[in-house]
Amino acid sequence: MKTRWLLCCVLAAPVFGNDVPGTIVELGSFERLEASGVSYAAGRLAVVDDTLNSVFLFDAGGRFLGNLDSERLPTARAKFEDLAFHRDTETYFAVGSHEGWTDESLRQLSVLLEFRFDSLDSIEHASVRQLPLWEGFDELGLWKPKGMKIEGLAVDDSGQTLFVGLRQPSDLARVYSVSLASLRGGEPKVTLLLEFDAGDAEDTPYCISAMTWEPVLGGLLIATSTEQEPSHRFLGNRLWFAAVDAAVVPIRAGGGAAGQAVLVWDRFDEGMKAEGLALGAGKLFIVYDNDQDDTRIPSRLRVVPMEAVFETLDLRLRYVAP
Ligand SMILES: [Ca+2]
Repeated sequence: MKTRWLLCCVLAAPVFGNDVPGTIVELGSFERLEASGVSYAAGRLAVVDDTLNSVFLFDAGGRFLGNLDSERLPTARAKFEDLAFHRDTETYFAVGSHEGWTDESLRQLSVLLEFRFDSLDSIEHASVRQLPLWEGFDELGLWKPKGMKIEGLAVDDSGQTLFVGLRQPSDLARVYSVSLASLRGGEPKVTLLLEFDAGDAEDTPYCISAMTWEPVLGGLLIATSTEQEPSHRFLGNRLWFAAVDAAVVPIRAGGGAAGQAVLVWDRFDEGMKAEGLALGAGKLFIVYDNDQDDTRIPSRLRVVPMEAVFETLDLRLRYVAP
């Protein structure tokens, strides 16, 4: 009989302050780039942007490689807020903010696209599809003017489930799941997977701003960021891990079970706004939007060896027979 192993971990105290590991570089030198989501594939980073509404390619060190032909995307004004990538099918998912002040702006920004690249590293026109994610949130009563704002998107290894993180409502951090089959079939069923109090910095709430699937632990890395309005002052970010795979068993009480979020890094990179997370080649990539158009702070990239993330989690893999 095939033995099924369970993965166990011990979760230690989070890292505080700005002493998180890794290096930071400026992300290209575009005047208005505000990097709002990132994915890693084959040594390169694809970055979406919520000001120019385009897709950019960088190498894993943050050097600019090219600007994809976003005219192939059916909307140029989606206000893209995150990007997810499914490796086996080489499929990207780009999500608009699904926010709006009026019915018209709500419709304009309620976009979920899937697409692939062609052999020339452009978007393969025939692969572009729109998926009706908004219908699932409409059923929940959230899809309405001033009702919601999407900031995080992730896809699991199986390519069956999309995870959607909301920045607003901002009373709690909330992650929803939806099967890709239901989205592609035109009848999406969006369900609440996780909600937690992400806390605040100087009374400014931490809100979800990015997500990515973590395949070793079978869960989500989630970034929450802070922003004071209207000054665009960023008070720091928090990184969380939330187990989704039920086989991840927490040893220590207080976090780690499916349906709970564990704080990994507390209040890191003050003065910047984390907006995108990606994993690849043993590294965690964090992109910072920084609202360059208003603040003049350029978008930046932090590259972190993944073992440093696991060290912070104080991860001790233990194999337990069922
Ligand atoms: Ca984002």
